Amino acid sequence: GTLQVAVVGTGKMGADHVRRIQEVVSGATVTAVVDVDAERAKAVADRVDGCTAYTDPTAAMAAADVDAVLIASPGPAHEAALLAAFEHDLPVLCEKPLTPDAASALRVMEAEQRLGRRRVQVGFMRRYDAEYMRLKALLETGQLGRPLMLHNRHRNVASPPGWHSEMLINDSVVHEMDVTRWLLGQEITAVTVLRPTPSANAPDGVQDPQFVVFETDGGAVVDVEIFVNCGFGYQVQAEVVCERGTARIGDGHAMVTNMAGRWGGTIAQDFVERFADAYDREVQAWVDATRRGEVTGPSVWDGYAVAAVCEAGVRALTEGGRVEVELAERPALYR
Ligand code: ISE
Repeated sequence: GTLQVAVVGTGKMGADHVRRIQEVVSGATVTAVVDVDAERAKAVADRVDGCTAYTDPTAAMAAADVDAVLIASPGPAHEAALLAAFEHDLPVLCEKPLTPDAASALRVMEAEQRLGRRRVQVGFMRRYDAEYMRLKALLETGQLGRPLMLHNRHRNVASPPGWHSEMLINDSVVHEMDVTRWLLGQEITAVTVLRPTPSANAPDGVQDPQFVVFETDGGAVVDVEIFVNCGFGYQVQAEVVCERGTARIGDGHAMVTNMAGRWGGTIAQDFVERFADAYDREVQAWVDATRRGEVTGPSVWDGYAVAAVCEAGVRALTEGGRVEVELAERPALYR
């Protein structure tokens, strides 16, 4: 039957996921929305037939018309929501970051292992972007040979109110951490963060941009330019340099125009627009797998491994120098 979903958190992503499940995804419907802000939850629920608003995630999970949970609340609220979903034996799509630090991610991983089977798909949506998928498929053919380096650029127009320097690592570079591990099939072993003089457009005291370097257990070196107040658009680019060639994504323009002595196109203004297809594919994949009784996509192990890299990244940012990543052993459930 149709999968009945509770969406926890009705901020920018949560509200967009409600719209997506109702209008784009097939096989699912939103029967519950949860937000600590009762007004906001009600406003979203009112737009959906048969949808109830809650302020407490566990109340929604206990409801008879809820079969699955999409967690899109802020990172610090994820651990409690995940553990509650495990208790109610509900499959979960959890937005990134899995949890804000490695210790809490490890607790979630232990709880899932006690269930004895995977329950969670983690929202690393770049794996569902058409360009990243092509890059991954090309690398897997082996035609380019062994990857030596990966260059990434990650730019946002402006950081949301309240953003601070560590969030560039925990909330933005978190994507390149997952992409690196996924594209290369390697773990990140060390992080270094260089700090250019901040842009005059960065909020006071925010270290923006940052230049982040990863080393991997396969001997690759990866760099990430993260710049969240670039002003001009939302841009995500990646170039893999291999022994026999290179491959690059993210320059794609939907349309190039020639006019009045200039050529050019437009740049997306935020991630909801740039990655709309990826989010659609991600949520559809989750719904399809869940209806088959399966769990696919990025796992709690991926969420934990990235949380461990984030922790090293934040230390590298605040203390300087090269910081090694401390990673637990990969449990059998995730092999
Ligand atoms: C946001 O949370 C995301 O996930 C976006 O992909 C990223 O570009 C942005 O910097 C984050 O704030």
